[in-house]
Amino acid sequence: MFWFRLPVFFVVITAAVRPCDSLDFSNSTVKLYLLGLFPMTGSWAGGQAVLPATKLAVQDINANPDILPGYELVLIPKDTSCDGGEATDVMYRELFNRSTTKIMILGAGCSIATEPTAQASHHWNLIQISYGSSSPKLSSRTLFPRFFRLLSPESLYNIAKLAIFREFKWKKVATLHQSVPLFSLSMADFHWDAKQRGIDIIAAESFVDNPRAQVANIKELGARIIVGGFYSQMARRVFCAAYHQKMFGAKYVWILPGWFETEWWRQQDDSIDCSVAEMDLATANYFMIYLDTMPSDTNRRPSLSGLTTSGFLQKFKEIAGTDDVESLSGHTHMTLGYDTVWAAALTLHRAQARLQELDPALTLKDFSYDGSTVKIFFQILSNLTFEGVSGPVKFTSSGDRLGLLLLRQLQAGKRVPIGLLDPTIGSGEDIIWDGYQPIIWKGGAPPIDFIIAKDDYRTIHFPVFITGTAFAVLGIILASCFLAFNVYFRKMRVIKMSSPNINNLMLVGGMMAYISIVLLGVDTGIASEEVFIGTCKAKTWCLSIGFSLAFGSMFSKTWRVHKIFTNKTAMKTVLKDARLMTSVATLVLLDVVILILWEIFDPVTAEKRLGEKVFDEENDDIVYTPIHTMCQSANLIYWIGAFYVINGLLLVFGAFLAWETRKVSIPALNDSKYIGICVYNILILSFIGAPVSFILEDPNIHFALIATLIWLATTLTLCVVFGPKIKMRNDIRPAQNTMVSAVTHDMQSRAAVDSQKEINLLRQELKILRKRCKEGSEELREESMAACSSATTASEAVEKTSKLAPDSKNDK
Ligand code: ABU
Repeated sequence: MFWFRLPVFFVVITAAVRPCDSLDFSNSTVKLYLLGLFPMTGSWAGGQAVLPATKLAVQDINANPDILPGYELVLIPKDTSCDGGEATDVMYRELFNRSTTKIMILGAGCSIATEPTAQASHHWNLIQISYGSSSPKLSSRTLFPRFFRLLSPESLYNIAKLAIFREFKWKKVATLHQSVPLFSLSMADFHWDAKQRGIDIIAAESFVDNPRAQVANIKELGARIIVGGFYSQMARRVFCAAYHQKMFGAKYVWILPGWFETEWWRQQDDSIDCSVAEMDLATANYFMIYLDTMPSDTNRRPSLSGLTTSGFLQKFKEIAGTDDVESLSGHTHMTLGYDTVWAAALTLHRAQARLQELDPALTLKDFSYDGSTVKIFFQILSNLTFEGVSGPVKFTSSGDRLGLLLLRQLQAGKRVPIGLLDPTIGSGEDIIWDGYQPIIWKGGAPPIDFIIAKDDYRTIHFPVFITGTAFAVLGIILASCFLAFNVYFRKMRVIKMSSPNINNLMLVGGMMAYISIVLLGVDTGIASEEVFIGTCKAKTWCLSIGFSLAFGSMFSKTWRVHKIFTNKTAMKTVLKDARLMTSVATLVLLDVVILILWEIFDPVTAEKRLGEKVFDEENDDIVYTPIHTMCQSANLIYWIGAFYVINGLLLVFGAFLAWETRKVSIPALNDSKYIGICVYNILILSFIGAPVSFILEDPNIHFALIATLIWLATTLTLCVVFGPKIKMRNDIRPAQNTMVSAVTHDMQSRAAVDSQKEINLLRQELKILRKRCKEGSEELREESMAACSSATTASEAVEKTSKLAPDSKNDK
């Protein structure tokens, strides 16, 4: 880029300097040297257009007998490369070069070069006037006491931006700027001004040299109106990123500075991966705001130089040696460059009289970086008003120029004026649209400023809830049937031997698990938040206590069997139902203690969890935020973990007991193999359910899955435990019933079979009890005797029953 522009610089420099040197002035003319700082390369190479314009002004002034008669302005142009260090270096070299006294400094163009030079130049008692620097920082009189500029600070365009927002009722905007003082400061001003007017800045992004992430974030936040502040090189990167993010077209509005080079987006740039066609698409119809530096010839007052805008353009083309003015970087500033020299010349011209009034009287020729002369220059420049080629020139107290703000839009690749704003008229916020081109809206109308955000409360669908509830009710009915069976046949030996009281507890536990399914389905879709929190807690209570009741009961029975059949001192420790119930109650108590501690120290609340935003399939102006209200507490994971640990240990203990008692062959007494199946079921279902329940977002799937797992675990457990008992009851009909009802031969036969089975069962029982009696140690003789007495009773029962059995002889 630099090598490409270097020849242009030499051509322009030569063209600028040669006419001045070649003028033949008489010996009486005094040369007044103006140091000109121009960016010929770099982020903004505005010197390409401004230098020829400056040269033209020098030429015109020198040729004008009414301005500075007897003096000749001489321009000393220096390239700053749009760089602060380079600019400072060239300025110091020139100021320390005492062969020529510089009476003023023009420039520099880039703010980054102007700031350090203007901060130093006043120490030489020099006035510095810039034709191009836009940084708001340069408005500081403390930092830049002798600085003036022919344009407004970038922040002045905020007025126009806010006027546009008001016009199109845009209330939400995003900003994106390059991290350099020029844009950081103007954007900070914009944020302040926007907030004062109730505009919501939904994203304020900045970048150094890669804006991809920031552009993506702006899209993510849903902004549609984007105010940009960056040099054109970075603008290419921004728009390439915007292209990839599809942030262009009818739904997006980009508002940028209006002083970029023509077709800046089409320039060869290896730092972007977008074709020219893609950049055309991305930049189409963007808006730009800048000073109206080329007022139309109609309705304008003649400039002091006598040039109209078109007259100036004509002369500029001649001196620049090109008809394609817009191809020069900085062409939007060429009239500013021209008027800058006129401002300097007029100041010097008017200062002559004031210098004469001094004691001793001075002339411009006497200037030697003295303070008294520069004070006069400063006062004159501060009050200077003239009609420049770029429009009326007048400085504010901070040395800025207030000008007309021209709004333009890129239409078919051309910057088309669409409106004008004069900050000095009325409120200064009214855009004049009449007489300008209409705005092109890709969608036929101004886009909305923000995607319409809608909350999408994700709740369990009623049919899903009803289905879950129906299954839970079926489960409760099933458990009730088992309970009725248990109560009704509690006296029957097989049922009695299976500990009906403990079984009943197990069924109550199962019912609580079924109830927890119903509670799990109650969410904010059908209940208030308070009720939801209540059901959250109730669900946990039901499930944890239900589990302890069901599995605690099941394992306690096995514990008793274990005690009887695997412990040599079993007879001493025959466990009564009350003892088993106490152990189950202990488990439940442990649950209750944890639940109460949870409630006290970390109560469950309803937390709204936001999901990934989803655009409406038919209208991408609408975005839905899924909201899922969940039961939450700060240490939920630990509380649930505590239950997992306790219940896990319970399952391990149950599995151990089942394994230990696997050889006990009294089906009515021993549930070992069923326990194994139940533990296996529970483990499998828990291993599936626990992690999946944490991952699933959709409340319907979540409910369906968890409810299914609870239902399956409970139903399988109850059926596995109670199914065989029903079968046994059906296989073994009670003897007394048999006697009463044995009125037909067929029934008598069946009774005989049933009795025979019961005899076999009792014989097994007797065999084991006798074995235990024999094994009993001496010191336990007493207890063993009691057991033996039981065995004797059992023996009698066998005999008794065998007598009832018509076919008992063969089984003796
Ligand atoms: N008006 C062109 C801005 C360049 C700069 O201030 O750096």
